[in-house]
This record gives sequence, C-alpha cells and structure tokens, in this order.
Amino acid sequence: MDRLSTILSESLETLKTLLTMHDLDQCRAKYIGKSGLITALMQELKNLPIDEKKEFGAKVNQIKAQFEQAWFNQKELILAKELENKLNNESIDVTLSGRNSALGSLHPISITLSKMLNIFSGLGFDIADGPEIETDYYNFKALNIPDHHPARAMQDTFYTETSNVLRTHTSPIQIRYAQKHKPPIKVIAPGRVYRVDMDATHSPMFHQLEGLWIDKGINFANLKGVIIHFLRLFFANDDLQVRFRASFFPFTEPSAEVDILSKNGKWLEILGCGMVHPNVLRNMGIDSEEYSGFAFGMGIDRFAMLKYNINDLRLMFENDLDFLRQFQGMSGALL
Ligand code: 2U9
Repeated sequence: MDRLSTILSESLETLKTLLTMHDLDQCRAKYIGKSGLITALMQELKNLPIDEKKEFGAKVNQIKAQFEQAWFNQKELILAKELENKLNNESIDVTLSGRNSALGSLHPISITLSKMLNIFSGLGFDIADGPEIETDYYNFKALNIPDHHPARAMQDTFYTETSNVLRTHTSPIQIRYAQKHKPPIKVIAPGRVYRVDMDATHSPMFHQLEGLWIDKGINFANLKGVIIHFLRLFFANDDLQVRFRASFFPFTEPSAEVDILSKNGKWLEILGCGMVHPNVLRNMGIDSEEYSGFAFGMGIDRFAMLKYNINDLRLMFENDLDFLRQFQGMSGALL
C-alpha cells in the first residue's frame, strides 16, 4: 500500500512539471501504458492472498483514476498555454489593403460583335438566331446551293451521323426568320459557323454576321448605302474608301465582294453581298415580282483581326491571358 501511495504522489509531482504534449504522452505511457508502473501493479494482483486482493485492487483502480484526472487537467493547462502563446505571437494587420480580385473583360470577338449590333440596330435591323446543327434544306437547298456544289463536299462541311450539318453560314437563320415574319424583313443573323479548314487565317469554327433586307423596291443602291455607312462607322473613318467588285454566290444575283483601302494603300477583301436570288425569295414564300432584297455576309473574327491588328486567328481561341488582357477597358465605350 505504501508503494502505491509513493507511485501516485511521484506521478502527480511529475505531471505538474510537464510543459509539452509530447512529454505528457510519454508520462502517460510510463504509468498507465502497456508496461506502465500502475499497469504492472494490476498484474501483481494474482499473486496476493484472496483477502488482500479486494482492497489492493480497489486501491490500484483509485490511483489509476486519480492519475488520469491529473493527466487530463495538465493537458488542458498545456493546450490553454499553447493557445495563449499563439495569440500573443501572431497578429493580423487589419489596416493592410486587400488582395486585388482580378476582373474579367470582354473577348475581342464579343467587343467586335457588340459594335456591329449597335450599328445595325441603329439602322433598324432586328437581331435573330437559330440552331447550329442544321438540316440540308436550311443550310443548302433553300439557299439555291445545288446538289453537286463543292461547299456540300465532306472536305468542306461537317456532317453528323444522321446527315445533318454544322451550319456553314448563318443564312439558315434568315430562312427560318422569313417563315415567321412577312415582308418587310430587315434582320441580321450573327453566330458560330463551321467549316473543315484550319490555318493562320481559318478556324474550323468561326463567327459570321449576315444581314437581309427585303421590301418593295429595294435595290443595289440601298445595299451600297448600308454597307458603306456600316464600314465607315465600324472602322471610325468617315473617309474610308470602299470598292464593290462583281462576284458570284448561288444565293445572290448580282453578287459583289467588297474591299476597303487599308492605311498602307492595299485593297483588302472584307465582305460579300448581293441582291437575293429569286429562287431564294421563292423558297422563303416571298413573291419575287412584288418584293426584292439584298443580303450580305461577313466574318466577325476577320473584322476583329483588322480592327485590333491581330495577325493570327488562332490567338482568338487560345485564351492566353496576356493576349486577352490587352482588351481590358475596351468594352466600356462600345462605339
Ligand atoms: C439569305 C439570302 C442570301 C448572305 C451572303 C455573302 C454574300 C458572303 C461570306 C463573307 C465572308 C461568308 O464569312 S465569310 O466567308 N459571305 O460573301 N453572304 S451574301 O446571303 C444570303 C443570306 C440569307 C436568305
């Protein structure tokens, strides 16, 4: 019994001197671990005569409980001290300014599209959209593109397994629009288009904006007026020189390609246009004896490259942050 009291008072004295959780854990092992001093006392129980067993066993359990309570109290003390030290040594300077949160900005293609929409809205054009997966009818047949035309070939057009196509131009939007609206029709159709093509100036997905104006008496002079007005506003140059060159498209007759005179004196091809072909008017359910119209089409990406001096179309789709950051702040004044 004396040994029991000595072990207890010794262990309690030791506990009081401990300052770290590491030392505390070692002390626990020394007394009540598998081969600890108090644990060993329990094993002595079986060697005692029966009448001493009960009293000795109860006493051992009691010192074990006392040790555990003291160990727990010391643990609380150490944790409280550690927290206090941490609070005293660490500090937060609430007067420091916060981290900048990075602001996004519009992509150059979005900025370019907004400028275009602003100009055509100002001229009274409605804005329409439509599906990117189209039927052969809306993408080709309704637009007077014959069965054997090269645009229909697998090398030029993406086909789905069910013989639909990824639209190769936004013209189908306008065929669909004409099914829902009677003339006068005055609409622009922006959107993604797809062609099998890939180099510094071509991407398999690019963006087009097309326009269509159908009414009684619409003529080529109206077409020239709208196109020249648009180009001079878009490039912010009232004296921009514009030239119309005769061309051919299945959906317009007559057709023209349009060039602008660049600062270094070179003519640059920039868009295509023409008077809507009578077959296309008929496919839209419009009487070509009563109504006439013009249409035009342009690549939004190409306009963005010219406006912002971008020399490789692939930059548009790589999402390189150093490239994109150059357009920060440009979206405020869209015109
Ligand atoms: C309807 C009738 C006619 C749209 C037109 C062009 C001329 C044209 C190209 C410009 C560069 C496509 O992105 S590009 O490669 N487009 O030259 N597009 S006329 O004609 C239409 C559209 C709809 C109902």
